[in-house]
Amino acid sequence: MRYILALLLAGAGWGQQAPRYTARIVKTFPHDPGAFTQGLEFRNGALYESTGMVGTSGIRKVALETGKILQQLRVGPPFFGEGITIINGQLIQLTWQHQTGFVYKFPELQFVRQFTYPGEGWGLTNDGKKIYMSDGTAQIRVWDPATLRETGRITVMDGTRQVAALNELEWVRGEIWANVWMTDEIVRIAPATGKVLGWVDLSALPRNRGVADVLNGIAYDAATRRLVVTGKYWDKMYQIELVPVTVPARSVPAR
Ligand SMILES: [Ca+2]
Repeated sequence: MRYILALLLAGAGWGQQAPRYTARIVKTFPHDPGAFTQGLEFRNGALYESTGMVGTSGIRKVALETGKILQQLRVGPPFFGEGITIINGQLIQLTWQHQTGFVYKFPELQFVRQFTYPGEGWGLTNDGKKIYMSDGTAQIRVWDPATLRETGRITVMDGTRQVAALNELEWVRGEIWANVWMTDEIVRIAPATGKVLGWVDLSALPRNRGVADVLNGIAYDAATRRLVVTGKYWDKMYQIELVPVTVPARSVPAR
């Protein structure tokens, strides 16, 4: 009976752990070790990156292969730049604690207007119809891109556990992927429910321990299916492929 119950619970997804992955490095690219990466997104083959810290905040268009900055705009004090996303001919940028976001015309990166939101601003991404915004908690806010107003929230749960400190975000093949602040893990999230679909452990990625801060920054280029990650002050970016971690099946305790 206990055995059947265990099977039923496993079948219902209870007590079942989300699949785990590590990554294989496909290619290594240069990254500016002075860039405190807060947002990363591909558009038309180029990489757009936002940087944080008061005084070094800004947005840059970067050539992936060379790391060369092709276009740049600075965001002056007192603002601390956070996530960015590009939608409907606009680039949207968050700031950390000033409850202020900025809208720029894209691809010109000309300032259009600023707007406000409650709480902290961390990460941004979009699926072409909605904007998803993280604020450092286990919640992801859903915004209407036309109004930049909140229309709903997702709470990210791995089983019964909330996954807090969601940071940089990326829309990857119908899922939301998020860096989890102060960890080497990316969490894969079902956008409709907030359910965790998997964990990606990137602790094995090489980094310059002298300067590197935390893993932060995920960019997916749907056209080339290229997935690129980096971190704050990292001197490299990595194109990666996921490798499933196979674990021995959990044995069912004997009666
Ligand atoms: Ca991103």
